[in-house]
Amino acid sequence: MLKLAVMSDLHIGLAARAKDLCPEPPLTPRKHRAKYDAKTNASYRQMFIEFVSRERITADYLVLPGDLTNQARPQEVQLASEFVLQAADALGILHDKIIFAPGNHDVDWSMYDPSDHTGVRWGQRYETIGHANFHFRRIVDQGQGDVLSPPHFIVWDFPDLLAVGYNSASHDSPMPEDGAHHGLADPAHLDAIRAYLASIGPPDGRLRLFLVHHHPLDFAAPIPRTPDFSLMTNAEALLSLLHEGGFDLLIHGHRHHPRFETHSTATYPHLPVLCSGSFSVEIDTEWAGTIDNQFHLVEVTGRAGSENRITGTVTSWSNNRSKGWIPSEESTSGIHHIIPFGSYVMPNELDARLEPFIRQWLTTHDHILWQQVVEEFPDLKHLPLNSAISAFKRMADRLGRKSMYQTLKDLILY
Ligand SMILES: [Mn+2]
Repeated sequence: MLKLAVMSDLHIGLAARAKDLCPEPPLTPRKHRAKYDAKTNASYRQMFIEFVSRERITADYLVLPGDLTNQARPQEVQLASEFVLQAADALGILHDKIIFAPGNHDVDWSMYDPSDHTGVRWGQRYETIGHANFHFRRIVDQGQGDVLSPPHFIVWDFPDLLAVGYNSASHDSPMPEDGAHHGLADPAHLDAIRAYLASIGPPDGRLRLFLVHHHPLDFAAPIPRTPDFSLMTNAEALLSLLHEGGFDLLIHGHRHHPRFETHSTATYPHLPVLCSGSFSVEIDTEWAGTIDNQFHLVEVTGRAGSENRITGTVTSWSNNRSKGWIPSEESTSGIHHIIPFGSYVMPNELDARLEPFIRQWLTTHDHILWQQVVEEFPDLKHLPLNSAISAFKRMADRLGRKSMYQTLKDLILY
């Protein structure tokens, strides 16, 4: 059993939703002051620490998929570094088990000079987040390679986890004419990662995690008619590489709307992908819809099936403005509270197994819960929740019944 706590897109600085995630801005310019003063919540950090202790949430690793800060100002990086360590302590995570991949906001453009073609200023853009005063430097020093310089990937080799972090924002620029802050899976970087993977040989049973900031998949909603310019370019090449390299799990950030789906290609069917949403950005409803900030716990419980895929659950909590940290609900936070993963059964096969059992069950009961199905077919414990919901819906249609769900625990056919 391995537990990963995931906090993404903290945006510590003026874009964070709370005063205590925002170093006080200089007295000028005035608009910054106003933005700071408008924040009413002064105890977001404390609220999280109390929530984690109250729910007794612990984890082995703290995973940070980027945009830790808003502008990589030294004060922001310092606050991010302090808070990340504070969160790790609350979760019982050792400081050397914190990993991160930088986002497009973790770049310090304050010294940027577009007229400097020597590469000096460009090379300084990661000096702040990588400064020796802050914990992120130690995270980088612990790995092999460097996310902050070419070819922008790093490997953390733990006894129970092989994690690769990649910087999908390494090409990013502050100049408006360079376009939106999309991600890039640079072919030269992918070649370097591929060569590294070839050198270490096939997976050895440890969890293989890939950590990156930008999203590689063009998720649907919440603004269906607006093109998503911030997607990762050349993402299919990255996904193929993950498939080839036997990665078990991909965790990313950038898109503030959370999501957890298993990705498939023709050659390789199952890669669970967690789009982490944002832990503490002031959500922009124009891009994200009405969703809340998120915290996730990925629990990997083992491996199953002929392909030895990982099994487990993703549990998500949302920060509701009036109620604080509460279990996520898909309708309001974009992600279910608990989503299992690891059993992948195609619909016809699933229906053929379920129908005789459910027909028989309903001769003596007026309803059946999904949990009762799982007691009969233990391998379905890790069937993704949306697969279970659609299986019950198909079965209800076929049997002239109804089905409904609120959470995994309440999924019912009656
Ligand atoms: Mn971002």
